Amino acid sequence: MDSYKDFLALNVATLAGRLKNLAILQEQIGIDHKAWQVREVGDGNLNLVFIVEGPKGAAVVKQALPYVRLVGDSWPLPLKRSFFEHHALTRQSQRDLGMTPKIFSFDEEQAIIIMEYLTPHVILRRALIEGRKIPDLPNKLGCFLARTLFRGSDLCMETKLRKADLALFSDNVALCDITETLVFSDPYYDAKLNRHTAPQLDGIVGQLRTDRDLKVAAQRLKHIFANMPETLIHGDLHTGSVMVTDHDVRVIDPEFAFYGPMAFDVGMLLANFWMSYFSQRGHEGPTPRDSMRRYLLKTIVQIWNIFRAEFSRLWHSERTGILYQRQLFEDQNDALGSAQALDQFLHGIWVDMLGFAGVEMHRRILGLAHNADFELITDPDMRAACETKALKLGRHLAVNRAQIHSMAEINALAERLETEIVR
Ligand code: SR1
Ligand code: MG
Repeated sequence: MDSYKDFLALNVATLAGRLKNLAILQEQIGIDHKAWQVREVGDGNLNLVFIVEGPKGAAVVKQALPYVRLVGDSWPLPLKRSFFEHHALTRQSQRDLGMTPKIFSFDEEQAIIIMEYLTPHVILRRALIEGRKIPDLPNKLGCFLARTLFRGSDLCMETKLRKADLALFSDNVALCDITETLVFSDPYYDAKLNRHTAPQLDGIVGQLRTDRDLKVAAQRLKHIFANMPETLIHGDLHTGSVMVTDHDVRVIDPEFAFYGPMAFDVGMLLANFWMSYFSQRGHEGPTPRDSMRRYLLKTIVQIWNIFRAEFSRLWHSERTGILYQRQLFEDQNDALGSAQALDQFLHGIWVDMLGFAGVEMHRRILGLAHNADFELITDPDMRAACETKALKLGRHLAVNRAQIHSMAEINALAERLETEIVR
């Protein structure tokens, strides 16, 4: 374990005194630090997040802790994740302009990133739980996926730079280990930190843990996750990592970033929309949320379609890397060859993305890190009914992903599960 002898966690009482001399904060918030108002707002699993407000404006101060906040100091975690988050934000901000918060400063030793305070933004997951429909969301998210994944890969980057970057991010081992453990393995055996809605889900949990095809599929997906350094991925792109207003969409929190498979970001994101879909029944009250449910399924289709379209546009306009060189295709008047290669590339992402979506749904219901979509459903029978639907869809996606041909097919199954399983 690294030793952090000079590291000191911030708190509401000490923050202004400790950061008062930072020119960037004086500029953003005001020179008189005694007038700064500090709130701790972090509700994530890992870090401290403060909002600092003053006469001139506001900023967000995010600090990593040397352990997993959700679990406590029995689970140490390197502060260096803050370094990876900072570097990932820098790259994402260049690859898709305006889609990440502006970074004001980074202090590696104290693991502090100071960034733009996004207001009146809310976490997308919360907005969806409230039944809010966000304009332009599929376009923003579909393009973000395509641009960051394409532009960080050997399809586009100079390979020397990409390899140097791969080396830089290869040290994000502890955060990869969290995903490798919590997403791909823990849900499928009686792991220590697991929990689920009991006793309602006991039966299906037993079935999933003895489902040989599912366990093999999950391990194959783990193999791909750990051994396919295709591009710089966000690594934790769920609806809690997106902030929205009716006019803006931003992606935050890329501390899990590393060189991994493109399909992981796509699958994790879409899984969280499918979970939102299945959780709506638990939040709807007397007015059914049929229109919200239709919106969520349509959003999934649109994100995928926009991702494909933007990725294809980049394939034709920015394919400057060592892969699928133009000399072999377009420059020989072989546009069909380029189209064939693109189809094959996108098909690979499609198949793996479905698998990643499946295991993400499972881990949010069976593992350590649950999501508010289901957790905020107070009636355990209702929660379990919603969770059962997601578990079943997740199993289908993980196991049968190579035989699934369209979003329409998946969404038809989602609708069947949604209406057939009553509590
Ligand atoms: C111990 S960390 C649990 C989860 O929180 C993060 O947001 C990641 O999703 C991780 O798997
Ligand atoms: Mg996070």
